Amino acid sequence: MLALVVPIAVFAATPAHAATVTCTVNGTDVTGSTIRGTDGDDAIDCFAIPSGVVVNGGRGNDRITVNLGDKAGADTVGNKGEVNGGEGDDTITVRGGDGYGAGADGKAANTGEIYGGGGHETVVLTGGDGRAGRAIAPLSSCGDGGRGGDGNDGHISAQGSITVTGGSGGLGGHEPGKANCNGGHGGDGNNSRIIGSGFDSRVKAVGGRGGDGTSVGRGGEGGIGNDGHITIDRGLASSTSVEAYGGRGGNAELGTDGYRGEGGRGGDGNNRTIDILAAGKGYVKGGDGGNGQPPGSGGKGNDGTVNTNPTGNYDAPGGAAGHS
Ligand SMILES: [Ca+2]
Ligand SMILES: [Ca+2]
Repeated sequence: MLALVVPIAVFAATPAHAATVTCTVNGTDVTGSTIRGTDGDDAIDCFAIPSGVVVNGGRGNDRITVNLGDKAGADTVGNKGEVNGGEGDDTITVRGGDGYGAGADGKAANTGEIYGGGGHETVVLTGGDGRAGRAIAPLSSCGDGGRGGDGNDGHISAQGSITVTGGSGGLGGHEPGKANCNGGHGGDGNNSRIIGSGFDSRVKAVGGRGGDGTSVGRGGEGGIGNDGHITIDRGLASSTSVEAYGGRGGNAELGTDGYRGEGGRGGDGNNRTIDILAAGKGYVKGGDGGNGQPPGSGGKGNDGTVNTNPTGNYDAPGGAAGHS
């Protein structure tokens, strides 16, 4: 089979203007379209990985971190390229940027590809938070909070523990007496494709919390735990292989006469497809609704498909409604 693979690699064109990135590898700046670790245990840190860039940890138990931190203008997806842990038990942590500017949406942690590359990995992805809505001049409406970024909007394939969490929705803008000050919706945990391979893989997908409303605005809806496709290719009978949790809905503002707006709805645990092959249990839970008038309803545990062997080997409790 190798003979077939090599010519494909030879003919794969290098883009005329290959994207590059600067990361630190064990404390030293490295710039290129491919960032390589050593054969040993490496610490590789990148602010963000653009499309077309590849980060390879290589052998060893590597720690690869993609996090914009509090860099000004950190308004971008964490990984748009490819991260490959390589051989060894790697820890891959990716965070999307928070919304930049009033009411801006948080960004996804991953829209590219992440591979464990062999070994027992720990993969943790967190979407960025939405920013609070704008408070502007009297007589104008205040702005809504931004939506939280999704944990995963790309492709993840690894053996081990994979956790994806949506960012929180932003607060409704603070402009007393105005009507349009809704909290932002929470980001989804998984919106695309996750494959947990091997006998002991576990995937946890968590929707972000909805932002609180201000004045008579609504609380934002909680994010969906899984709105994509999660596969465990070889689950263990004794293990809960996939957990998916909807985010909590945001609260409305509590005035002297009670809540002034509607509470946000809790996100559904699973809205799409979860496949747990061979054996293993699933657990999908709706998020609780936010407090308000009326209160937000709880999310459904399962509004999609959970395939297990034997069938029905999962629990799917709904979330509780908020208080009024
Ligand atoms: Ca390495
Ligand atoms: Ca690995």
